[in-house]
Amino acid sequence: MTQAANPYQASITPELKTWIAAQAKAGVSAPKVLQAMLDAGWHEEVALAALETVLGIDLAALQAVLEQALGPAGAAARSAERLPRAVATPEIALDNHPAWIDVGDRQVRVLMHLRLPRVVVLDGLLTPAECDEIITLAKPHMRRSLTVDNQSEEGGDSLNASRTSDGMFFDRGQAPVISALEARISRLLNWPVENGEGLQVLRYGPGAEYRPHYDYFELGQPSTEALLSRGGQRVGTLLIYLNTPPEGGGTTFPDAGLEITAQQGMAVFFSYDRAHPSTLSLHGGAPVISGEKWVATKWLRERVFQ
Ligand code: PD2
Ligand code: ZN
Repeated sequence: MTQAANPYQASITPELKTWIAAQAKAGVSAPKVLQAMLDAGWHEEVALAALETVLGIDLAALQAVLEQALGPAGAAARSAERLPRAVATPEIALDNHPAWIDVGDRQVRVLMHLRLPRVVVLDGLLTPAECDEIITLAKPHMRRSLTVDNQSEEGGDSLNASRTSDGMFFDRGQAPVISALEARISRLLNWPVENGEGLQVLRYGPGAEYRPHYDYFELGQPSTEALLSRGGQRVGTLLIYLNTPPEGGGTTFPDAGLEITAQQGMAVFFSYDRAHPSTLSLHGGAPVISGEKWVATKWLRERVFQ
C-alpha cells in the first residue's frame, strides 16, 4: 500500500482514499485495511478518518474496528498516544503568492514559505535603526536566559544548559518602537496584539546556542495547567534578527533540513497547530561561531495573554 511519507502524516491523500476503496471492493475487511495502514506508517487518527470518509463507518464502529485490528490492549496503548487537538494558528495571507505584505507603515517582503513545518521567511519587518534601538533599550536589562520549567506546578522558569544566551522581556507596548513592531506583527499574522507575549530579546556570544526544542507547552507536565491558564497554547513564533552575526547563529529546523541565516531586519515565522512533533516545528538557534547574535522572539497564544 501507499507508505505514509511522514510517520505523522496529517492528512488523507487521494492515493490513500483510492487504495481503501479498492480494498473494500476486493472484500478485505475494515480491521485488515486499518491494520495495513498502521503497518505502513499512517497515523491512527488519519487512518480512522480515512476509513470514516471512504467507507462511511461512524466513529463508534471505528473504535470496534480498531480493537479488532489491534486487540484491546493494543487499542488502549494507541489511544494513549493520540494526537492532541488541532487549533487555529496565526496565518500570513499567502494565497496570492505576494512579493510583500502591507503591515500598515511598511511593506514586509516574503522570501520563502514551507508548508510542513509551516515556516515563512520575511525581510524588512524592522529598519536597521529600529533593530539598533531595540538592542539599546534591551542591553541594560540582559540576564542569563531561563527556560520554561515544565516540572514546576507554578509554571516558573529555570536555568537550562541547552540555552546559553542572555535575555530580557519587554512588556507589550513598553516603548514606541515596541508598539510599532507589535502592530506590524498583528497585521502580518492576522492575530490580535493582545494574544502576543511580551517581546523577548536574546543575545548570544561565540559558542552560545539554543538547542533544538519545541515552543509549544508539552502536555501532561506539572506546569502545563499554569502555563495554559495565561492565554492557552503557544501556536506560533516570530523570530526577528536584530543584527547580522558574521558566522553561525542561524535558526535550524532539523526535521526539514532547513537553516535560515540570521540577517538584520529579517524574520522567520513558524506555527504549530497542535502540541505535537507531527508539526515538525522542532527548531534551534545554531551556535554563534564569531561575533554576537541579537534576536527578538514574539510568541503568539491562542487567546489573550495576561
Ligand atoms: O535565537 C534563536 O535563534 C532561537 C532559536 C530557537 C530562539 C528560539 N528558539 C526561541 O526563542 O524560542
Ligand atoms: Zn524556540
